[in-house]
Amino acid sequence: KKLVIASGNHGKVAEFREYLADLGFELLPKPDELDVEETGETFLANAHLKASQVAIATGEWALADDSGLEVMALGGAPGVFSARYGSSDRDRINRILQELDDNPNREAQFVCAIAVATPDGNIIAEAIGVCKGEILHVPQGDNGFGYDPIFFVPEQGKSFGEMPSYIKAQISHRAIALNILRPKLKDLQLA
Ligand code: ITT
Repeated sequence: KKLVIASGNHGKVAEFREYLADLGFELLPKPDELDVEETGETFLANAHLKASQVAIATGEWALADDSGLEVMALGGAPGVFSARYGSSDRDRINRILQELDDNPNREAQFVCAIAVATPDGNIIAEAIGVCKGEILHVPQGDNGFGYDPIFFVPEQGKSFGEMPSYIKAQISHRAIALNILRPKLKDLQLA
């Protein structure tokens, strides 16, 4: 079965390729020219929009991810605006570090909403995953993508940027959401 990964974010796509490898889908990229406007107010609403519109445009099953970082001392920012919080990963990271300054409350969480759409755009499955951590004062490590270098996971004693991908694949917001959907994706593959 074919499944379009409805994302233009290379970091996400690489993780999905790794996390979905055992399910045996033929994973297709999102057509470059296809850009879905993220007008939703929640991660789930945006995941729905992306999955439906990419499914309809390609005529294939589609899986979309809307995700972001919520920093508690910043009132949950950047949240659904995580991709629009600056013009590069470095800018976005620096903006958060600047806004937090020396605030001792470093509490944060990554959230991931995933939606799966039929070729005619109906959402047949959705899930949300959350991973709690702390914002470092200085970026550490260059594994992963996006905000990974400033997101520290106390249980691991490491930032996402310092973790090998197989460890992030066991604990991340994306892995948690995908594990909820795994049985449905297996059914879909067998149907
Ligand atoms: P698509 O919509 O095409 O999938 P996008 O990058 O615009 O790509 P989002 O709107 O969901 O995706 O924005 C997610 C933002 O949160 C983006 O800035 C990511 O870098 C960041 N992000 C999400 N998951 C992350 C992770 O596992 N590690 C680091 N940063 C992450």
